[in-house]
Amino acid sequence: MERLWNVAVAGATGAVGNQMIRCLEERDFPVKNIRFLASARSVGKTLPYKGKPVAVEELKEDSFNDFEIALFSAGASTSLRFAPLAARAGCVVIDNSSAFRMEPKIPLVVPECNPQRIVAGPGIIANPNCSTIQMVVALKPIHDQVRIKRIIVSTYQAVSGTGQKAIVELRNQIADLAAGKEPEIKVYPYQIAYNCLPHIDVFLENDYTKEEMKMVNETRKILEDDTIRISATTVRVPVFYGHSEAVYIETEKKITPQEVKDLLRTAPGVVVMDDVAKKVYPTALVSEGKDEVFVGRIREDISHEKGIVLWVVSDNIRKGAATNAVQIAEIWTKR
Ligand code: NAP
Ligand code: 3JM
Repeated sequence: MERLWNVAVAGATGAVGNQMIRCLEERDFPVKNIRFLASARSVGKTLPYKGKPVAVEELKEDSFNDFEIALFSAGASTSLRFAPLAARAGCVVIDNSSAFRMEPKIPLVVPECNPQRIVAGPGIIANPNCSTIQMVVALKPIHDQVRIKRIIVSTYQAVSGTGQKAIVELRNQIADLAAGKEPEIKVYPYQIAYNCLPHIDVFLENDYTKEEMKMVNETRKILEDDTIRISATTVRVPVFYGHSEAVYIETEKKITPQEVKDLLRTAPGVVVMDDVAKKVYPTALVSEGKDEVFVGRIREDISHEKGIVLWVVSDNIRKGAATNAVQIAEIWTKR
């Protein structure tokens, strides 16, 4: 008989937590008991699991006793405090925050790229940043074939990446502007409706943002190649779900756009949508609610003979966070 597991979801009331619960249901994860954890503010709420209400409990130090799997999406400071406790209580912790990603001893996993990093037993496994996940799923097969030397990426990121409050802010700003009212600005430094903000997470000393440097450092760790030169510009756009990325790569060996298409057509987790004569290319709306990484606009770069340009789109809350975490948990249960 299949083994069943006690699964705790920390951050269950959030945008990512909610999708993690939906993923566990949809994929029929072998759950024995499920526990939903959030802040004290959420005590008294219930959330459905497979049609039945489950009470939300306050995340506490003893929340993980008798649990084997803990999925975390409650912010980096909450992970820093509670994930080591959960691991010590015997859980495998799959952490969605940036807190542990660059710790050398902590695996940073995208199942399509480096499933071998998932090891048996308790401990922390880090889930990468949403923008990194979709990019490496598309680039890993190319890197394996012709080695990528350089990446220049610009992102167009949905507000859901900032959480529930940002989804509400975009919706309210659109409604306020339509009603001729002054929009309220709380979550972002400027109005996000009908705007683009080249600013995600905090600015660092090198004038890049932390989000941009996550893409640089996490990509190198997942592809296990510190020699790849990477530069990112990450931009928040008024889209609810789905991050889009314009990705430029320079490879060591030349590869043609047709060869890239052929490679990606059989790559795990990738859907090629590329027929410009018929206006076929992926968009954020097409990716919404799906688990794949969609790739189109694959073409030779006109400024470099070993350059290729791609357009990469995925649902940031699904493959970019929840689905990737649940996929890691599925593989872990088989170790
Ligand atoms: P969100 O919608 O704001 O939800 C935050 C969740 O964390 C809520 O369930 C909240 O509970 C809980 N929480 C906040 N402070 C807490 C505390 N002190 N103790 C216990 N629970 C607490 O945010 P989100 O978009 O779901 O993102 C959550 C986190 O996931 C982010 O901060 C980030 O680290 C990570 N994330 C990762 C990716 C990725 O790329 N892999 C993408 C997006 C987010 P209440 O409802 O009770 O406040
Ligand atoms: C995506 O608590 C925090 O500062 C979390 C901020 C955050 C992160 C992060 O750094 O963990 C919000 C949205 C991420 C992420 O995936 O890196």
